[in-house]
Amino acid sequence: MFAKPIATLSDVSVEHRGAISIIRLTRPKKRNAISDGVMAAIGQRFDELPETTKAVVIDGEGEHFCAGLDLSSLKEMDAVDGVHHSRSWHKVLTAIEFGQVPIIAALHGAVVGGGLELATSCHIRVADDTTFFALPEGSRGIFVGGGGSVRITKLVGAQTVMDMMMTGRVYKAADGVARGFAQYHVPAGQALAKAIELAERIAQNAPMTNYALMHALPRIAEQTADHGFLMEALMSSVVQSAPEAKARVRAFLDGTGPKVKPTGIGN
Ligand code: 1HE
Repeated sequence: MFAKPIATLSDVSVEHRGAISIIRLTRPKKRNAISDGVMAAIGQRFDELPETTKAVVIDGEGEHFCAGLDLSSLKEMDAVDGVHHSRSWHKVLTAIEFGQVPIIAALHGAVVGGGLELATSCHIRVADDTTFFALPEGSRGIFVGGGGSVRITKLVGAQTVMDMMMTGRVYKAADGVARGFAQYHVPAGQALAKAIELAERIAQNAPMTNYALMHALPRIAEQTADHGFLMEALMSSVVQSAPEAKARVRAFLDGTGPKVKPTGIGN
């Protein structure tokens, strides 16, 4: 029987730096493989974020971001346990994807299996040059269970996921970024610094803009155009009516707000 896991908080640390928090997988000896306790700890770390946190960076200690599911947990699992286990991942990863704050994943080394499922629950991914993306489920005789068939497929398409799981194809950083696994590609060792830079920038946005991007945009993208246009009209009205939005627009019109420059943070 799949029992409610106890969070192993020693495997997932949290550090608060002003408006951002850094949540780090700290199980490098096991390549940050995700046991039931680790997944529960990820959930708890996000649940316990202070209200002052406006964006989160998620990172992995050691040479790899995350080796995916802790395969030792599969040994004793029957089919019913498997359903509850998979649903426990869905619960945590959906809670963080549709949570309170944007999440930026700082990727390096292995981003495989459940590690890729975790990364694709985040809103922005920064991959350094050591990063590689893979779905070794096929070679282990299993199937994605942490939301990957939904999230990874939406990101890169069913044909790419099928190829990766059937053949064990591995995408190195440059090819992976070109495929859409991450929005940013930086030199080796620079993913965390870039993710922090982005998180600090995102934390300065009006909260309702970030809220709309996290909660409305992905749902609009799944609606018919007709429904999406209506939802967009409603959401944009709510966002622009916030006093903070009015102040920001006024600042631009007064000449004190920032201009768009050809060399933005993304370059
Ligand atoms: C692990 C795991 C793991 C490492 N579960 N223990 N994921 C995989 O199929 C990936 C499996 N891992 C690897 O392919 C490699 O470990 C890596 C490429 C990630 C890293 O290689 P390397 O040479 O740096 O490390 P290593 O020597 O292979 O591993 C170090 C230790 O971590 C070793 O344990 P030790 O006790 O012998 O020191 C490994 O057994 C252990 N380790 N990865 C358990 N994943 C919700 S469904 C999601 C489905 C999936 O995620 S399937 C994909 C699972």
